[in-house]
Amino acid sequence: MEFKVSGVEVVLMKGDITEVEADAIVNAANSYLEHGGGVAGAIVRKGGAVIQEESREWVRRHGPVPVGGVAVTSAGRLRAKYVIHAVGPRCGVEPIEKLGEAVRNALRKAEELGLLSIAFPAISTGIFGCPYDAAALQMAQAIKEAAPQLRSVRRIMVVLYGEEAFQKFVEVFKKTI
Ligand code: AR6
Repeated sequence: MEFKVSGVEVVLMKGDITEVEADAIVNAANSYLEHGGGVAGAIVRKGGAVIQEESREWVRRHGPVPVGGVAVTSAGRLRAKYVIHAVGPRCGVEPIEKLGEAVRNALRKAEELGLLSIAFPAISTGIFGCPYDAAALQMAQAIKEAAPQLRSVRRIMVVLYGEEAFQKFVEVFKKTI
């Protein structure tokens, strides 16, 4: 499913984000960048331990990543050049709006790095417990708001794991973007 927002291509797809061809893939991380299960676990398994090591080094230098914030590491053996680790909210603990902030910060970072394409997972909808529709709304609004300012980023992918997530995201993006 493809959309065009202020000249930026936005693509929703089903699949495994570690297989996607993009300059950066976004990880659904926690503040300590300790990559356990979910997307984070898959990224480290496939990309290699270097991603976890660089993440620990990042936290040693800068301290924990705030909720809504991002940190960048290399992508090890993955096809991407970078992993942008974005910390989404834990639903019921932190406000869902922090998810929009994480998306805007990831896009800003991709611009700083001069990247053409970036792939997001459905941040916060796994272990962090946010419903797909609320998360999709945050992501769609953040992308729509950021798109007019993007110069280098021309393609934004949102990679959904499974049919239910894909259907919910399509429904919300159609209404919002
Ligand atoms: N590709 C795309 N999406 C995936 C993949 C994959 N390979 N694997 C899972 N998903 P989660 P969170 C979907 O739990 O909720 C970690 O332990 C999954 O179905 O990865 O932000 C971190 O270290 C769900 O829809 O992220 C943090 O501690 C979505 O990706 C914590 O989990 C996000 O699920 C972050 O929790």
